[in-house]
Amino acid sequence: MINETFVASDPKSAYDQAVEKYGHEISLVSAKQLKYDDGSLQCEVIIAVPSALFMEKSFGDQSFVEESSEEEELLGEIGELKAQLEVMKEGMFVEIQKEDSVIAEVKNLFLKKGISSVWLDEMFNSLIGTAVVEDKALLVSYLIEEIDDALKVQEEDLSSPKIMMLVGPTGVGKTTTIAKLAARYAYLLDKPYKVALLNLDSYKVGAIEQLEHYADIMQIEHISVSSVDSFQTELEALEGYDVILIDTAGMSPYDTKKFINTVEFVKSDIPREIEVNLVLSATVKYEDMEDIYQNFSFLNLNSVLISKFDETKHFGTLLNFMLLYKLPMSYFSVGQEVPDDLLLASKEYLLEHFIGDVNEG
Ligand SMILES: Nc1nc2c(ncn2[C@@H]2O[C@H](COP(=O)(O)OP(=O)(O)O)[C@@H](O)[C@H]2O)c(=O)[nH]1
Ligand SMILES: [Mg+2]
Repeated sequence: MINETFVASDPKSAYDQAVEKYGHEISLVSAKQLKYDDGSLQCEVIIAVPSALFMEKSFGDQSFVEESSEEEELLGEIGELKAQLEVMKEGMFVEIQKEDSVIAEVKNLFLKKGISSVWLDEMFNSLIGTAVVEDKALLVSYLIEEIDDALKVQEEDLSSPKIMMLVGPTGVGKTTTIAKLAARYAYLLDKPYKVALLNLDSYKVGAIEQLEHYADIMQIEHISVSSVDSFQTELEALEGYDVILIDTAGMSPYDTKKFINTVEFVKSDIPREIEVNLVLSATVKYEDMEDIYQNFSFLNLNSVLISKFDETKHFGTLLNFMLLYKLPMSYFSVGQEVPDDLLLASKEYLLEHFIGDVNEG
C-alpha cells in the first residue's frame, strides 16, 4: 500500500477527492485539521492506496512499465558503477597499504644497517606512486644502486710527484697504513717509486719509533720534523722523490693545518699539491664519525681511507658517512699485515659487504 494525502476544507471533501481518483479500494489512514498561516482551516486526510492501483492511476499502464524499466536500468547502472567504485577504492587502499608496508619494511632494514632516515626518506619521497615501492626486492636493489651512484672513488694516480698526508684520530691505523702505502709504491707496483716518510710528531716517541722501524725494514728514507720551518726545508730537500707520505701522529688538526699551509711556500721545480686523506675506522660509531668530520673537515680533505675493514661486518654507518659528506674513498685497510692488507678502494667491494649484511638482516 502507498499513502497519499488529500487536502480539503472538511474531511468528507478530502475523502471524496480520494474516492474520485482511486475508487473504493482505498482505506483511510488518518485525518487531521490544520491551521494555515493565513488563518484558514484545512483538513488533511491520508489514505492508503494499493500499490498497483497507485501506479496505474499515477503513470498509466503503458508509460509506467516503460518508465520503470528505463529507470530501473539507469538505477541498475548507477548501482553497478557504485559497486565498481567501491572495489576500486578498496583496491587503492590495499595498494597504498602495500606500498606503506614495503617502504616501512625496507626502511627498517636500512635503518638497522646504519643508513640515516633523512637519506632514506628523500629516496622514498621520489619513489611514491611508482612500481618500485610495491616490491621489496626491487626497492632494496634501487636503494643499493642509489648508494652505488653516490659513492665516489679516488683513482690511484702516481703520474706526478705527490705529497700524501694521513690525518685522523689516534689508533685508527695511520702509521700502519703509511707503512703499507710506502711498501706498495716502493716495491709492489709496475715500477718502483721513490718514497720518503715524514713524521710530524715531535713528542710521541713511540710513534716515531714505529714509523722508523718500518722505514728501516723497507730501506726507505725517513725524516721526523718538529717545526713548520723544518717541514718546509725538508720538503725542499725531498725534491726528487715521487711520493712523500706524511704521518701526523698525536697532532691536533689545528697544528696539522699550519703544516699543510706551509706546502704552498715550498720552493720546488715541480710544484706539489698536498693530498689530505682522512683515515676512518670502519668500526667507528656514527656519532663519532660526525665529530671526526667536524674536527678534520677544515683541512680540505681530499679523500677518505677506510681502515679496519676486517673488524666489522656492518658498513651502513660508513656508507651513511659517504652519502652525507660525499668524499671519495682512496684505500681500504683490511688487516694488520704490512704490506699485504691494503686494497684500492672499490665500490663493489664495499657494497658486496654491505649487501651481505643487508641479506643477513
Ligand atoms: N684489524 C686491523 N687492525 C689494524 C688495521 N690498521 C691498523 N690496525 C691496528 O691498529 C692499531 C693502531 O694502528 P696505528 O697505525 O698505530 O694507528 P695510528 O695511531 O693512527 O697511527 C695497531 O695495532 C694496528 O696494527 C686494520 O686495517 N685492521
Ligand atoms: Mg701512529
